[in-house]
Amino acid sequence: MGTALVYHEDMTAARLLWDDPECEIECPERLTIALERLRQRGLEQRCLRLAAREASEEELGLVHSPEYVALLRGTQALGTGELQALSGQYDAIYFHPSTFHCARLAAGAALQLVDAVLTGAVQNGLALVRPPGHHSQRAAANGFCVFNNVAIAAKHAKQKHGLHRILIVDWDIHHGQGIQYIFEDDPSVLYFSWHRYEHGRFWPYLQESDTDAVGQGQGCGFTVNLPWNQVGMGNADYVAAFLHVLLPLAFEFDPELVLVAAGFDSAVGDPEGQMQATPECFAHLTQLLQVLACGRVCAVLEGGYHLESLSQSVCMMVQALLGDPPLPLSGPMEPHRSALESIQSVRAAQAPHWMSLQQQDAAPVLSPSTRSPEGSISPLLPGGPEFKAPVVQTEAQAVVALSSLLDQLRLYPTPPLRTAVALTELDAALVLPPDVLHWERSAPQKEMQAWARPHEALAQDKSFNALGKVLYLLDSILDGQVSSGIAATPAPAAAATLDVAIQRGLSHRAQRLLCVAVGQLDRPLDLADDGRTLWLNIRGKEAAALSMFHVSTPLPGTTGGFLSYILALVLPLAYGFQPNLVLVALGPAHGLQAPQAALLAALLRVPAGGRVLVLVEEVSWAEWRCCGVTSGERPVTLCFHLCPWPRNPHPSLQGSWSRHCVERAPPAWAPSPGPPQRTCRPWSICEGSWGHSGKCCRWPLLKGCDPVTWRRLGWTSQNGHRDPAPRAGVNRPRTGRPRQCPEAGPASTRRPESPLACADGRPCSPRPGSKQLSESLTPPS
Ligand code: Q9C
Ligand code: ZN
Repeated sequence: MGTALVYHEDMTAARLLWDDPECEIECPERLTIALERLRQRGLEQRCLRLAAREASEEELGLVHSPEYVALLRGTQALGTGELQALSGQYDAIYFHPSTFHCARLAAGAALQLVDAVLTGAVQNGLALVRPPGHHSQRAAANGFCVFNNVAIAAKHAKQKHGLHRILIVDWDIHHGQGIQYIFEDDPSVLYFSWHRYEHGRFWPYLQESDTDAVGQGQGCGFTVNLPWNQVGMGNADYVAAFLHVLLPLAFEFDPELVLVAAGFDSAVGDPEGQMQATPECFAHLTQLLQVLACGRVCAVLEGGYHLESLSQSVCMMVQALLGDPPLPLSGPMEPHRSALESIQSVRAAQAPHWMSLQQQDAAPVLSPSTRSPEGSISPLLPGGPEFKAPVVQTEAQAVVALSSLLDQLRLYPTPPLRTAVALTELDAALVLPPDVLHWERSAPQKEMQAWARPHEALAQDKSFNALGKVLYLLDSILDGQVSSGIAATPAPAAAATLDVAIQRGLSHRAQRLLCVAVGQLDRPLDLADDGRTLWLNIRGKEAAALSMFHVSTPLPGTTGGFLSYILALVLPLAYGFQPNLVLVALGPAHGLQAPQAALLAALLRVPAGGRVLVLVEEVSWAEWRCCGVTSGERPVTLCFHLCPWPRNPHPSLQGSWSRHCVERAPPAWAPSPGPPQRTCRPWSICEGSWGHSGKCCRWPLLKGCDPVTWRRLGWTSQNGHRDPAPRAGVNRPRTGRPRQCPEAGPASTRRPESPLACADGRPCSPRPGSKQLSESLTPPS
């Protein structure tokens, strides 16, 4: 199960034959340079290379009218003058005699990729194509797009493979209005797009790109638009959008396939997007998506016009598809105020359709950034990220980001071994895939004795031997020899082993260690509260923040659902803390089902750059093994199957959804040890709406928790906390487009069934009934 790379050299043939500054950026070098970089990095060689085929006219007909296809066929014989005249009939389009051939190859490449993934030949893949597709419509070319590659692939997946739920993630910086129109009344395709919008003042200047366009009829709630109203959005904004909008809905939708309209004009340096996300961010976004649909992710290139930024972003995405751990995200992990407003706005607009977004009344709805709730222009407050000079130094930013990326690549070479599994006893029945090592090595006796001496529980041979493997595995992760590991410990020694592992990690190379302790595991008493360790205990009777770096919460079942817990609290914490090692410890009475624990570990791998060590109790090992060990280059799962993941929706998902709120911290493994530097910035979005206690300010990551979570954590400010009423009018209907969807119930109740089986042969469906759903998501208490 590998990664496919679909390409054909012929797609470099189409080019602009006359002067047109708007269109000249869509050039053949976009493909040649991206491919060259993939080769230089040795990434192309690791993929299954597939030569693109042409889509048939019948396949094009899944989306386009016969007349439009015939018109395009005719362009092959036109002269330059005629091509230019025809191009002028469309917005931002140029035709070339080779356009029809290229566009058929582009659509065919997407189809081939979907076939390769859905037949199980590969786990995931990328189609490197041009012309792009997401602006093209049933009978119209638009925005450099001729045939709608991703839409055709989605229709094909439904028709030829019988799929019932397809998620399209469009991270191109332009709104893929073509995809939106094609599926706006179709509940089997969930379309998510973020795009530069600037309150409608950016191309393609459409009202239906705003948050209140949610789909029509049966498709109501299955179109999700996240407009960026300012340029300069970056890593923190994109990650926040995933954690607080896309992933909650995606888990609830439970796709069988994820298609990515992978435009990289959303990356730093792009002249169209004027955004600041660095190429590494696309590795993070990719791996966050890989926990969905059993990892079936098909990416198809859309835009991306800064050749170097595009190429590096493509490399990052392919590396993530191959399962390599992502590089840490650079730059301040603090979302822009304007981004948080957009996120709030789309959450409010989608709340009627998604259980995971309900209880919106608990969260304030923000007014547009330049207006006060009363509608008058509010004075601009200096200091926030939104007050950066409007002139974006696009090229200068790109140079800095791309050279720092090259440094990062040298600093973090991919570990030779992806996953190691350390057992207390050899289990003959356990067959590990080729890239998972059965860990036998152990730390030197002398060293171990020193570590074990203070702990009675480690006196026993069995516990002592297990500790040896854990410590050696830990060192190997920190030394970059192994990416992630799983180690079993005899149950009575769990707490002591964790204690030693923390101390060992801190004394070895971990400058910041995140410990996620599930079950009855107490924070080691002598653990310094110096910001180097963030202790998150999932077990407590009540939620409490005993200190900045000591957080205890009840089992997720009582804090709004396990998924919301991970997405709204654990991952924002991890992204803010930027740990260089994560220890996940499943202690006595941890109460997590294996898929839940696997999901926790898989998602934590992303902010942790892969460096996750999971400590499980010996007794629970059998259960983990049942979860299935996968083979090949299957990414992110720490070798545990994420599929079948217990299905959504679940009533406990309600509430606890929040904005992402993160911290400015030095990059992981920064040269000087010590806690992250915290900048205490008066963050106006927090004032008067969300808890504004000192903790909120010093630990800005957690400002994003909604008031309910805040109160549960005991962090709500004493002075003047209030939850403003949702502001009427944000989700206002506009004239000219129907905004009422009276027939639509909650999205998930209308979710069709799936015929697909997971990689290990167990069916992804039929869906359990809602009662079973509740049970499967709520850990037994
Ligand atoms: N300065 C794709 O990225 N020009 N198409 C907009 C605004 C059209 C972009 C002009 C951009 C089309 C696939
Ligand atoms: Zn674009």
